[in-house]
Amino acid sequence: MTITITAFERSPDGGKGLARDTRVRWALEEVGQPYAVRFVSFAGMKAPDHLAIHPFGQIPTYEDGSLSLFETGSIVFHLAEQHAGLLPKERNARARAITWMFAALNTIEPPILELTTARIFEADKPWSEARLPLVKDRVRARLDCLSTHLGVADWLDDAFSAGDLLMVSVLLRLRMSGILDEYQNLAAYVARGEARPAYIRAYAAQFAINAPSAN
Ligand code: GTB
Repeated sequence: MTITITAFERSPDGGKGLARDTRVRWALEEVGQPYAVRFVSFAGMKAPDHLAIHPFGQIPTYEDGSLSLFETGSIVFHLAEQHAGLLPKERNARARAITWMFAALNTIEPPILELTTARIFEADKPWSEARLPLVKDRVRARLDCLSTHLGVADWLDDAFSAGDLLMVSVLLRLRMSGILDEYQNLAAYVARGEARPAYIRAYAAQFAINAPSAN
């Protein structure tokens, strides 16, 4: 049975790996599962056959035999449950790693998404410049706490886990804003994630499709 995921036919980020299929590719690489990719256009995402597997008409999706999933967090969690390498075996450590998955998606990502909206999609609004510092400070408020928790550790809770995979993926979206570099330990944490062979393979696979010179 071949695992098939979906990804943008052409990601708007031009290969920077910021679209969410990169998180799923990374998880698949970490657990050593081969996969195929079905590329979808923006129109195709809203077509009935895609909506049948993703009710919100987005990427990524995950199909394996009779199972089809959407939501990156759920897909990564499913992979982490099925295969060794992304969640510790010990019960409490496993629960803590899962907690970090939720923290990445529910506590850290929302203000970062808000910043993306403010910087890119609301840049032309008359109130945009006045609002931006508030939005940036909401991101910093979360990063202050995350940075304090991480301290000098390599990963959020002992060994690398799906919690780190999602947290690094979420933080990567901050790089262009310059805010990540205000936190030396978080910048180093993200670089550690990016240096993992599984991430390098995942990044390269999406880059081959999305880089301006591709195709
Ligand atoms: N909660 C869902 C999940 O985690 O899977 C969110 C999925 C989602 O937002 N998917 C986006 C999508 O399909 C792609 S990743 N958008 C099309 C649509 O909604 O019609 C978000 C994304 C898009 C582009 C960039 N970029 O170019 O930098 C980065 C991230």
